[in-house]
Amino acid sequence: MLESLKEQDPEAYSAIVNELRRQQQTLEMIPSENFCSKAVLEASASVLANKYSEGYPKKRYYQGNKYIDDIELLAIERAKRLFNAEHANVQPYSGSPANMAVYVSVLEPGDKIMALNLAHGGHLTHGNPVNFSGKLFNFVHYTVERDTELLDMEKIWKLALKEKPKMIVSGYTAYPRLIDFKKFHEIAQEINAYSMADISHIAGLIAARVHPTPFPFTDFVMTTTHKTLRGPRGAVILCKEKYAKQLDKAVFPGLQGGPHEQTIAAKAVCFEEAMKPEFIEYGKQIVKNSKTLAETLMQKGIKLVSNGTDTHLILIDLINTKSVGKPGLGKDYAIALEEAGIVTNCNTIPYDPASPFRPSGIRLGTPALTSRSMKEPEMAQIGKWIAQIINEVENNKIIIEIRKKVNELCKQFPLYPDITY
Ligand code: DSN
Repeated sequence: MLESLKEQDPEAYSAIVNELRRQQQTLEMIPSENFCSKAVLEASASVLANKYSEGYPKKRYYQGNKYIDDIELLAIERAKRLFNAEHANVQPYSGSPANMAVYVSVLEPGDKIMALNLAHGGHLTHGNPVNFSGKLFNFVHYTVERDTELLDMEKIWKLALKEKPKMIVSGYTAYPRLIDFKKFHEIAQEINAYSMADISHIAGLIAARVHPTPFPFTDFVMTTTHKTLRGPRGAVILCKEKYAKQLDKAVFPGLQGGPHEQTIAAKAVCFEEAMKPEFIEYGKQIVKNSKTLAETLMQKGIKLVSNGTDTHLILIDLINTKSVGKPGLGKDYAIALEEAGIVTNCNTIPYDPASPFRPSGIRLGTPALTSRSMKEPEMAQIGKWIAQIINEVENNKIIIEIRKKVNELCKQFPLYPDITY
């Protein structure tokens, strides 16, 4: 594999090999990351990358798109079937442009949108002032509660009645609990607003039926395809048929040019994989693993936001973890964990007094380890290692010892063993 690349461009080849080794030899615990199948990788790297196909199936601006149409229609049909959706647009390059497409499809610049604050688990494209969303639209933000760190649907309802936004966004990047999509849609209906769910983090859990679904009632649903869904890096938008034309126009020609058909092919492959019975087992195992990890961490004195998880995701609160007890140390602890081969990311926690550049939390999750077939016993072991590092962060000997054990564990659960480059 990669023989031509190796011969022609040893520098690029060597960087790719190094990254493969890093993925194989560390515990990947960033909750938005995953390992897709070899079939998805193959489709992503296929000759479809050579083709321009601006437009939509059967309505292209370039000739030669017969087989491209076949693959895009396949992806659309599978996306609709997987999620029980009326319409699918599989062309979005990624989550941010996909959210932009949803907003501009039915809203005007300056319109009011309601979403969760980024610091409480929302996303940059949910109205952060430095992002296009916050610059173009008038966002009002709801929050999680200070004491429970949960969403209070009664308060969200009251805020919606007061603010009367034209769209309400649900779906988050750092919220470890279940989301009541039905309630969000009912609130939106009551004020004649559009409901929009960004399910990027939990799409795989929804497909596996271990998280409540926003379908078929939510007006617009956006998901990236590379997180729990375990597909290629990209996105898809699903919506009710009555918004299909506006949405398609917003994606192309509104925001994008030629679609990345190699990625669309890989999306088609991943949607099919996610409809298999094994995927239900995969989704269940992600949550079982996450709960075991959360329990282990809490038993070892680590404070978790909302005191646990219902999903793939865990947020460690270092301020209220006794052995740390200070704000702004998320990055330092994430670096210490990485030295031990445990890859996570620092993250703000609700009501974080520290800056987003030096936040007080660590975000981690189980989708990638579950793809490596790890189960509860491994999670309990990894949880003990994480707690040990956090509780004794100055002890370099412990970090070195854990690094060796992580190596051993990685060997027991090989990743891409038959990729030979
Ligand atoms: N960067 C993604 C995440 O890690 O959650 C969101 O876009």
